[in-house]
Amino acid sequence: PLDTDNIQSDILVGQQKNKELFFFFKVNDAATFKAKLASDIIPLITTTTEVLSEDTQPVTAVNLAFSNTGLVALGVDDELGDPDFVAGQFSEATSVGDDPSTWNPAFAGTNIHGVFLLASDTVDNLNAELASIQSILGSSVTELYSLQGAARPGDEEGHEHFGFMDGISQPAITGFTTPVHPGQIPRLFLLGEDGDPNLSARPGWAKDGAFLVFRQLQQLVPEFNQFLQENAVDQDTLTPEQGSDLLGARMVGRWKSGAPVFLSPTHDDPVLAADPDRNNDFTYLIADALPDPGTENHFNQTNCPFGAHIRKVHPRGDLSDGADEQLHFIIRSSIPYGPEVTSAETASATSTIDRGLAFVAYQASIGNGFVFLQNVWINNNGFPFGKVDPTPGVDPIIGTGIDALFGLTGGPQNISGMDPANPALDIVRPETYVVSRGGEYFFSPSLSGLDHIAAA
Ligand code: N7H
Repeated sequence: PLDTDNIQSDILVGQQKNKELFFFFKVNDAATFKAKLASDIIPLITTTTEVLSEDTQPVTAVNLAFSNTGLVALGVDDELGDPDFVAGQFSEATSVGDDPSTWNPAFAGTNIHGVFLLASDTVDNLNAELASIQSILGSSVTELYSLQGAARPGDEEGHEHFGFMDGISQPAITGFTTPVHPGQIPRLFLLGEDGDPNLSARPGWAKDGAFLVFRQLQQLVPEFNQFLQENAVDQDTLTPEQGSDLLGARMVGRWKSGAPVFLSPTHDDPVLAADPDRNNDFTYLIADALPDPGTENHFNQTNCPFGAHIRKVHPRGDLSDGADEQLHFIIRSSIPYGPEVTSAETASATSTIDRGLAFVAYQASIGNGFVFLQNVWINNNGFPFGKVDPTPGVDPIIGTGIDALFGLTGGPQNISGMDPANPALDIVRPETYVVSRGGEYFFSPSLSGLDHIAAA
């Protein structure tokens, strides 16, 4: 069994709170910082065991992760065996599909040394916890940036800003997740455990940590909604509103409730969406409906476009080798940030306030996880490969079409398979509605790993 007393809480369980503050800092005085880390900060760090029961959950959960520059500044110069982590996210901006000019200056470079993730029920609690951390650390750290995340209000709780339920499909954790629901495939996402792709390269203290990819992803919500309105699909049989809803659902691969379009292609189904034994119980293989078994017609996009967001990032059954698919799993622990859309923004179909997703993903290899997903699947208009349509398009939700390696600079994208009445039709998406404001790669150590860092 996993040593859940030694693993930070956000990795396997998530922070489970409606408010989360990300506090990005730089270390000014390594010796003082490490002394305070050992004496006062490590005791504040929330473990997996603590969040498993409501009785032991702290008022405010505290997690802590370091960038590569941060570890070096603290005198920890072991190779962790992950080249993307060492390079930092900014140096990879264009290769993961970003336009660096949209990056928040705080992330542009390798200045950030670490991040505290604080989670609680109220912003007041977060601010109180932050104040106490800052008084412990004093001038040994400087704040470089912070981002306040919050669940959306009322019925939108759990939904991201475009309106879709998030957090439905999460891989199970081997030996930890119970019960494992149908459609969940267990894996381990921790360094030094089974399934670590670079096991022999890891220093001992890295065991039971994981790489944390942070991204501030701005969402242009009124612009996205206008696009859905103007491109409503299946206009022969659906009302304009139904056609817009169907287009949005096919872009994501799930309806706003979370029901997969593959299982419920014509209408939303909130009961299906809420049933954990059914809402992930599918692959994209349609073996029965085959005119010509054994060929690429094995797969069609009547129920779900080849390029739908959730199919791009988790092509259930689309690859010939299932092990390949699992290699690229990530654990997501994101939260929305920014206020609700105002009536003035809706009326003008123009975002004037920054809102989006504070994206957090954990994995044992950034190259197999986040970077691979961005490069090889999300921003590759040929993926999934070998379909009747050779260019399913970039990911309609987050694909930008930017790829420095292939000289691709973004701009309008063709997204295909959106209209079930005419799957071959390409719709032009004039701009991306998810704009990266940048981020960083971090390592979230185990508690004993934090002890090691404090003693370095
Ligand atoms: Fe995605 N969205 O609202 O459209 N995502 N995502 N994502 N995402 C998922 O299954 C969204 C982003 C994954 O196992 C759902 O929990 C938005 C990045 C993966 O079937 C919805 C943004 C990356 C899954 C969204 C965004 C991923 C997934 C369905 C940015 C990786 C699980 C709910 C603003 C690099 C797929 C659910 C599976 C699901 C949305 C970003 C990956 C609704 C708005 C950057 C692996």
